This record gives sequence, C-alpha cells and structure tokens, in this order.
Amino acid sequence: MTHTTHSPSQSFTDTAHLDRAGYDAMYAESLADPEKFWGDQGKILDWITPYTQVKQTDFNFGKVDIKWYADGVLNVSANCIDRHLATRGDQTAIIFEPDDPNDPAQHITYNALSDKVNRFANVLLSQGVMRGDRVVIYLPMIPEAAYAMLACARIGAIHSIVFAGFSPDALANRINDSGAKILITADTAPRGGRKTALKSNADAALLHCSDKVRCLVVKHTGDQISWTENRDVDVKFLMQHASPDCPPRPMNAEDPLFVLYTSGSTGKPKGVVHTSGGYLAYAAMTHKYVFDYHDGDVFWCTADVGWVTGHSYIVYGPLANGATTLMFEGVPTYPDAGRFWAVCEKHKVNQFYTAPTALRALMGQGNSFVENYDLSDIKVLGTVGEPINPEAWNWYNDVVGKGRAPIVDTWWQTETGGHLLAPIPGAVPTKPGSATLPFFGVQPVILDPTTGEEITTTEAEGVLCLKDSWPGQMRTVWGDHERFQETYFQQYKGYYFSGDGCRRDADGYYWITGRVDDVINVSGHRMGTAEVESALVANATVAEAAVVGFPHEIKGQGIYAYVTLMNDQTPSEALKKELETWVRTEIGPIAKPDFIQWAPGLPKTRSGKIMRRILRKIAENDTGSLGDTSTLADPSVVDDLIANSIYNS
Ligand code: 6R9
Repeated sequence: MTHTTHSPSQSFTDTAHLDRAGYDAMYAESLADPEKFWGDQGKILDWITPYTQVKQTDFNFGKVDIKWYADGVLNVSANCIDRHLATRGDQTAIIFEPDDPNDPAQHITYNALSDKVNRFANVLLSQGVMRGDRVVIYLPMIPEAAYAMLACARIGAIHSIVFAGFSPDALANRINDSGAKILITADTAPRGGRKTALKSNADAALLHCSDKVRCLVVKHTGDQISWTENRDVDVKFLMQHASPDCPPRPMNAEDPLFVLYTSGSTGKPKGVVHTSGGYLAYAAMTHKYVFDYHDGDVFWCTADVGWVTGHSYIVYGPLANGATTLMFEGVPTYPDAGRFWAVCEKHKVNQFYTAPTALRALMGQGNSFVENYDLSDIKVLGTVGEPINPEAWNWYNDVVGKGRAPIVDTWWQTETGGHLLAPIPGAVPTKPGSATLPFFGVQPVILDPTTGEEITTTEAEGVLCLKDSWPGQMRTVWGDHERFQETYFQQYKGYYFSGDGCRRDADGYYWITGRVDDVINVSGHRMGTAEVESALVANATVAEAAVVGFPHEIKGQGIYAYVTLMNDQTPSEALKKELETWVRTEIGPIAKPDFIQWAPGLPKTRSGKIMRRILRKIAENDTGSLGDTSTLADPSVVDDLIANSIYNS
C-alpha cells in the first residue's frame, strides 16, 4: 500500500517549536540519558521543593513500581493558576461556550479562575474534605468542572470524574469503589437542546452508597430538583461566602492527583491512578510540542472532562502552560452540523482537537457547514480515540484545514496520561491513518503475539508494547496493585502491554490496527464487552449473552449482542427494546447495543468457552473464513447464527 505523505509547510516549520533536526536530537537525548532529559524537562513545572531523584521505574512482573520526581514537592493547582498570575492574570484561561449558541460565552481570566478555585477549595475544606480523600465529580462540561478538579488538587484531595452520560448504577459503583466522601453534581445538564437530569441520577446513585456521602450541587440551569437536607449542599451559594484565599497544599510528586475509571477486557472498570508531578509535566510537555502551542493561542479540545482526553488536554496540560483553553458544553450537531466551525470562527481557535467519529458524522452532512465559516486561524488539527480512516483524514485536511494545517493523529490511553505516538507538527511528515512516531522518551516495540519476542525489523506487525516508562504513566489500579501488574505486565514480561495491535512500516511509522483484547471502541469510548454482557445477563429474561464489536460507519465500532433467552421467554421486538433500555440504565446510553441477535445457542468449545472469534466474524459479515469449527461442542449453532445475523435477516 502506498500512502501520500504530507509535509508541514516551510512557513509552519519556521515558527514551530521544533523542526525535524530538533525533534531527532531531543528524541535521541531522551533515550540516551533519560535521567538527564527528564530532569531538565521536569522544570516545565514550578516545584516547592525541587526533586533530586528523577526516574525510579521497574517493569518486572511481581515488582512493578513506577515513580518519577519522587522527592519533589509541588502543587498542581498552583502550577495551573498561581504561577501565571503575575504575568497573565488578565489573560483568558477558560473560554466557556454554552450549549445554546444564543447564550453568551464566558471568558474566565486567570485571576477569575484563581478566585473561583480558591473559593471552591475552601468549600471542600468546610465539608471536611482532607488530603487524600476522594471526591467524585459528576458534572456537565461547565467551568465548575474545572474549578472542582483544581480545587481538589489545591487541597490534595483525589478527584474521580464520572462522565455525565453514565447511569446512576455506574456512578454508584465508582463512588463505592473509590470510597468517596463527596459527590459533586449539577441540577441539570443541557446538551444539544435536551437536558439530562443529573441531580436525580445522583439521588438514585446515592441510594446505593454510604449515607455519609455528601452531595455538592452546582445550580447551573436553576431547574427544579429534589433536595435532601443535611446531605445536599448548594456549592455556588457557599462559594459566594467562602474566602477567596486557600493556600495550595504542598504535595509529593507521587501523591495521587486523580482516579479515572476505564474499561478493560475483564471484570469491572478499573480505577486508573495518576499522580501529581510526572503526570502534569507530561501533560504540559505533550500539549506544548504535539499541538505546537504558543503563548496567546486559543486551544480547543472537544472531549468531555469525563474522559482522560479532557483531563490532560482541556484542563491540566493547557492550564499548566498558561494557555487559553475552550470548554464546550454542547454537541457537534446542535443547532446544526456547523457548530464546531462556528465556535472555531467565533473564538478564533488556533488548535482544534477532536475524535474521528465526530469527523465522520460531520463529513456526511456535506461541506457547506464548514465552508460557511472562516477557519483561517486554525494552525493545527488533532485527532484521538480510535484509528482514523483515510477518507476522514483527507476531509479533515482538505475541507477543514484547507491543506494548511498539519494533522496530529495522537495515540494514547487513559493509562498513559498523555500522547505516546504523535507527529510533532513542524517536524514529522504525516501519513493519513498513522500516528507516526513516538514522543520523547517513549520506546514502542512490536511483539510477536504468540512468542512474545520483539520483532526488530523495521517493518513489523504484532502487539504494541512499551519498553520503558514515561512520566505520565499510570502508577497503579486504585486499591488493587495486583490487578495493575496482571493487566499490563504479566502477558509480555518486562514490557507495558497496551492492548493494541500495531504495524510498523518501512519508514518506521506506527499504524494502530485496533484492540487485540475484548475491548471495543464505540465512538472513541472504551467499552469492555464483559461489562455489556454482565448488564444483559442481569436481566431476568436473559440466560446468556456474548457481545462483540462490528464495523460501524460513524461510530467506528458498534455493539453487537448475541442473547440467549431463558427457556420460558419468547423472543420479540418489544423484548429487544426492553433489553436495549435495560443496558442504557445499567451502564449508560453509550453502551446500548446497536444490534441484538437472538441466539438459541452460542458457539462453545467442549470445555464451555464461548468462541468469540466466530461471533466476531459473523458480526463482521466475514463468514467465509470462520476457521476451524470442529472443536465446537455443537457446530450447528453457527449456521443458525449466520442465517439470522444482521446481514441476513
Ligand atoms: C486517549 C484515549 C485508548 C484506546 C487505545 C486505542 C484507541 C486512542 C488512538 C487510538 C488509533 C489513535 N486509540 N487513540 N487508536 N489511533 N490515535 O482515547 O484513551 O479512552 O483509554 O482509549 O483508544 O485502542 O488503546 P482511552
């Protein structure tokens, strides 16, 4: 396969932080002497007590231990706010663009951000929140979400954001697993002209939590909500009466900053733990270099703060760099498919960062939605979350960027804290669909999945692992270090295993081919098939369920569920609808199956293991190559499944 290569223009490279020689030199230095390299780069932050130790990391299964800047002391909120006040107190830190385009945008300066975060931190203290306590945040995309995160960081509390699209059950599980003392939510959340009843979801979740958990409510829309005395607290009211001065607490570099739950191939979602110093340094550095961010630029990442992308590239990376970061409450298609571009024009956005699924959806609406707007301020375009197909890449490049803006396809994970593979835009030519080359200090390797041996030829295909640590790496799974080791370090000894398949081409460029485990990627959101299955079997009508991904034009992957009903149940369209609604309420709308197929039987080995490989092939309509089915206990179930698949019924 040949691919067009796109090189940055000379004028872009002339003003960029790095050209090719600069990138090559820094990358070489980062591998030759990581202690020195990261020792120098850690100075991107302000330290209360400078570190003398830089890197203490061990990837060996059984003793996995990751520490960066271990004896350094800092405060994350002071790095994101206080240190900028002298030079840029009146500069906008956050632009808030509300759901309704007729409502005014807010420009929150660094001074104003400081005022809000200090007050919010004092409110948390007044509610008994102490260093190391967990605070669950269940908020829409409003400035209070950033205030709450930074207020936690200011007093050393550990935040755990739960995406506002998750159901009460999913919220309750996360509150309980993290042992949170406080839940922060809002009355209602407008999105795309509709409202989500967040507070009533929170009320429902709290029925399953300790009655000691307090609920801090941001009255955002002013909608009517129910109120539980002695539990519910009006945050905005308390903030008005709180002191605007709350000294930042000195924190150790390795003190946890946040826990973020993410799906894996087995079991319940796990709490990914990120710590303070290494995470922030890595988020700031990647934000600066991968987006070629310069002082005065307006940066917009369209993710939700409920995902890691929002943590690192709406809040922590940009604010650590003193940037102007845009927070958008709405959706790309409201009031119409031109909203992203209207907002880019309105706020003169310089770097725009979104997901392939959004691009595919907008691409289908026609170019006029883009062409109506002046996008001449855009300098860099980014993508994240899933592999980008060349059609979407080319549309992004030609129609949105007019061929002028380099596209940075960034591969990374909740676990990695920041970008691991991405082109430095002034330095590295891009190829549509490739995340190109590693960031500084990152050593990708491709292993043969069966032997576990490293494939050392330039051209290679296999599973993607990392050979050594980087400062933004997760440190552990909340409350379960064993699970951390087993998930990421057991299968391929001595490496961090990403769970992704990957190909390296003759130029050494990396091409992510998708997950190799039972994780599916729906619109850039990670979902464990096991999670959806356990939601389905929790319904009284369901005997057994198997869930796989299938190719979906807009979402990348859709959710395909094979369901075996209890003997006394009769399949019907109504029951399908009921099960879809059931999964929505158990997990959230993003987990709703796109297709449910009644399966009188599932293909199982004689030992009772479901052969997912076969189910995947049927869901992909690739039944010509089912492979060996002779080990199945009852091979005839396969014919029935094929005959009744989405493609044949
Ligand atoms: C940041 C984020 C991680 C998984 C990852 C991979 C997929 C992310 C990608 C990509 C191809 C890219 N992924 N970025 N695949 N190209 N540029 O998305 O974190 O939600 O934890 O998902 O997403 O499969 O393993 P997270």
